[in-house]
Amino acid sequence: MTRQALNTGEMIELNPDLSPGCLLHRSDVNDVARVEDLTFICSGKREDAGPTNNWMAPSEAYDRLGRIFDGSMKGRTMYVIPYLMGPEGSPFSRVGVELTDSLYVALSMRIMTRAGRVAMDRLAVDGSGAPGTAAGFVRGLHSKADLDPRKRFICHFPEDQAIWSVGSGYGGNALLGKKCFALRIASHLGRLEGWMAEHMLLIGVEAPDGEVTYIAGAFPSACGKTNLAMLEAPLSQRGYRVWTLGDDIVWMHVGEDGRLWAINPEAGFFGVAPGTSYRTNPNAMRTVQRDTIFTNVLEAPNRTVWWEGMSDPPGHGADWRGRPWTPGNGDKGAHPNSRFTVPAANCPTLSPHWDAPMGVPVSAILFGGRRAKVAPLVYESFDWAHGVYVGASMASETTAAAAGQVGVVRRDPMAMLPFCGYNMGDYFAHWLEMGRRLTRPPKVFHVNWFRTDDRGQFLWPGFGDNLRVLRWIVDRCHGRAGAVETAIGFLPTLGDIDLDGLDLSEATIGELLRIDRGAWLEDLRDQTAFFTRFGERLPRAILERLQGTVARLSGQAYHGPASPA
Ligand code: GTP
Ligand code: SPV
Ligand code: MN
Repeated sequence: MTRQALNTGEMIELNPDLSPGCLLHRSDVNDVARVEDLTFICSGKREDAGPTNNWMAPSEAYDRLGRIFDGSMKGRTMYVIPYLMGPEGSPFSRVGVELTDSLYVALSMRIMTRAGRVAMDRLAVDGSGAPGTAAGFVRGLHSKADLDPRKRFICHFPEDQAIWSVGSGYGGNALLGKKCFALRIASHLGRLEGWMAEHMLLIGVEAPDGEVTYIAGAFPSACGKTNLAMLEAPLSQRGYRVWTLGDDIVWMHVGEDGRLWAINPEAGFFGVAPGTSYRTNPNAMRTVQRDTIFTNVLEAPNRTVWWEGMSDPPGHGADWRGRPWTPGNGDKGAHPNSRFTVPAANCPTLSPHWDAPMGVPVSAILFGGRRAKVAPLVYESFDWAHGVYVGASMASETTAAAAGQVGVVRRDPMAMLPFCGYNMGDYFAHWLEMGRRLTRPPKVFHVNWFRTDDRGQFLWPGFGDNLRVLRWIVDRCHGRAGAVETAIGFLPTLGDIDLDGLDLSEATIGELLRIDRGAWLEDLRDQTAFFTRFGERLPRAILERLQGTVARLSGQAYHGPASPA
């Protein structure tokens, strides 16, 4: 298949000496990101898709898309991809089958999922049951058709366990195991069956004494999951290390021990290229040295790849569209949403437990977004229900991962706004219900690596130094770290985070941990407007936690972190 892709020009072979097994793909210039406007949840009832999803009646969707699919694969090869989401032998894993006319999709699915024999074997063991049973499989139909954005639709039929995607060959639009199955369809299944499908990274943080604490984290697209998942500790943090288990999606179940156990349903990483460098994410750089498909990056003269933020630019090259490029010619060499697709097995920090059939026990859940203002570096929620409110009230600036304007703050509950396959009011209720079943629930935190000063510069160094914040979180989980109670949750005081070796002024730290009451109260008004959209489907607990925050913030003059005692 790779040879075929090289023959058709769908893939370009990179330098076999410098980048063994690596390929470059250029997508259509009108097809470079997920398309949220063209993504639909096709539940029988409109209310079941909820106010945050586009909805189309199933009969209309089958009809409209059916007409676009009709004849679209004529003269093309159709690939049949049976694939397993989740570790082999895990009771939580699920089978999907994707039909596609894209060789790029077929080659990518082979990296991102456990495709082929293991999925067939699983179906044989379970008996190829009907959709809607654990033994069934999710049916995915995909065609590039003619890549016309006006004939592009990504439709999900949660009640049929089916996905129809037409008119795009890119990422989450076309690799149906990822967002379409593992998040939108799986979130619906999880609600019915009592588990969770979340847009989260999964890591183990190891302390110098060997203790490993597992953390899952939901950040919106292009907000730092892959980077945190592969974090390399800075020199001053010797003895600590982060184990990678997943960088985008987790499925979580209540264990017999009352803890929340997580698996990564994927088998590879589809990571953002721009900004990835040996300084920011050395483990990602090591991961993509071989067997990687690069999409929409710059092709450098020696048939290697380059993207903005990687290193000094090459003297010239072919940009993501294949046009001649020189530094400073005004165009980006790589598209801002250019990506690498690579097997998880390539990652040098991959946890030995990453494919454990039962997963790993989660001690902390992080929510985080890209917020230039308002959200402090880190805070801890008061309890599970408050944590659900913190996740539900998340907001983040939009990124290049989805078509549309970049940098606009929008509410993005649990980083699932584009990925929840049902009514988000019911989704909040499901989170609360999960908490009732957990006798040892994870602690819930909110982080923000992206706070800026008045000139737009990031205040926090981020990347490897995020370990300092993880250490406070781990210590809070084990009852070892201090905090101060504020209106929004528990915040570390100046002495609680190890800042050794960092060149940060006390004023900067103060700003990073400052709660701007006015800005918060304004944000709470926006939250209120957002939550009102769910009407009767919004759980009371969410509204109560919101009102509690308003009351505490209006009554209490809290302006900054306490100084160390
Ligand atoms: P998706 O794959 O779209 O879900 O994205 P993601 O959440 O995995 O985001 P990723 O880790 O790929 O980061 C996206 C961009 O944010 C990259 O350009 C990173 O370099 C940048 N980034 C990640 N972490 C940090 C951080 O701690 N600080 C700063 N300033 N930038 C970061
Ligand atoms: C995201 O947008 O959150 C991604 C990339 O992980 S895509 O697979 O295109 O959805
Ligand atoms: Mn993602």
